[in-house]
Amino acid sequence: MKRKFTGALLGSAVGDALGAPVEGCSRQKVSSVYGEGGEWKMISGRYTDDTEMMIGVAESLVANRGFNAEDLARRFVANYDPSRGYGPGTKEVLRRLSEGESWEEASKKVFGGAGSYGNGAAMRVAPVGVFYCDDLARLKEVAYKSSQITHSHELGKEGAALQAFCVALAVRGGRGGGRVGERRREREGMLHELKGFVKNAVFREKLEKIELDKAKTRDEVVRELGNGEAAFNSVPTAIYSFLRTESFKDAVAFAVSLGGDPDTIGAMTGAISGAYYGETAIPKAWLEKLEDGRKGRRYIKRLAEELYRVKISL
Ligand code: R7I
Ligand code: MG
Ligand code: MG
Repeated sequence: MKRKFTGALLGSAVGDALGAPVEGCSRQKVSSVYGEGGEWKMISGRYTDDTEMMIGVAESLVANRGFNAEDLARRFVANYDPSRGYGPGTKEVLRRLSEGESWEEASKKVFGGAGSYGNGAAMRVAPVGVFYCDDLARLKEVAYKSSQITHSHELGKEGAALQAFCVALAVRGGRGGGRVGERRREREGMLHELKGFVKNAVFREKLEKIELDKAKTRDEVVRELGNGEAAFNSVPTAIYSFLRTESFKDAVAFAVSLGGDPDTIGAMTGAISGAYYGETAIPKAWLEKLEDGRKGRRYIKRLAEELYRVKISL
């Protein structure tokens, strides 16, 4: 169980760092950078906003032994490093928060008052998924509230809740051993539960397009599920990347290979896959290349272990 917590958080950071150098690139450009199939070498190991915000979520859950919106909003502001590549909506919300606007109101002002449906709330939600893996109602509530701080659009919140739920299913799954038929049935079961969880029509339609008995081409995946910065064009894609593969490495490489928003689709796929396969399934070479400064690889691992300790102490 502890290895699933560390796997989810480190997996998210590794996926982010692997996708970061090719963010905004086409599928073709990604394959010219990393090569087709085979072994991928991580290029820089520097993570982006996805991981910086995920760290804030985990720090806040640990410090408060659970969710505290005001504290989380403060941590997002305190951790903010503009060189990590934040989205424009989130930047504006963080500025508003730093000027004293309340966490409930600041996010409602962006995009002409619509609020953001970007994937910024889903990309950072892994700690919520592992921490509330056995309490669905609370998981959903906390996913929504943690989104509200920066993403108040219904679709931004729904994306975060779906991603958190998938991470929770991954924590609970993957224990039945390695028979192909069993693994297959487990994935069908997960997809079924995900469909049951989502009430929103936009996400529902996307999940309906996922077929586990047919391998889609990358072009089909991009066309049908998306590879962009909107939550509905990336969360289902991350879930699919996990469901169609059989290892952490293949899942994250597939997610990144789609291009578009690969740091974020990589981070979300990495979180689900890390929670499912556990930390030991993350390729050593990727982990070792992940940055290890003040809030780097070892810090993230310790944070995940603390989160686990708080969880079992409750
Ligand atoms: O969601 P957010 O934090 O961005 C996350 C992305 C990830 O790829 C990170 O790696 C980082 O690079 O940025 O930032 P937002 O600016 O809230 O949303 C991302 C994008 O989604 C915006 O730049 C818009 O293009 C789009 N978007 C919207 N467009 C119109 N109307 C989000 N919400 C809206 C909207 O309501
Ligand atoms: Mg990013
Ligand atoms: Mg991104």
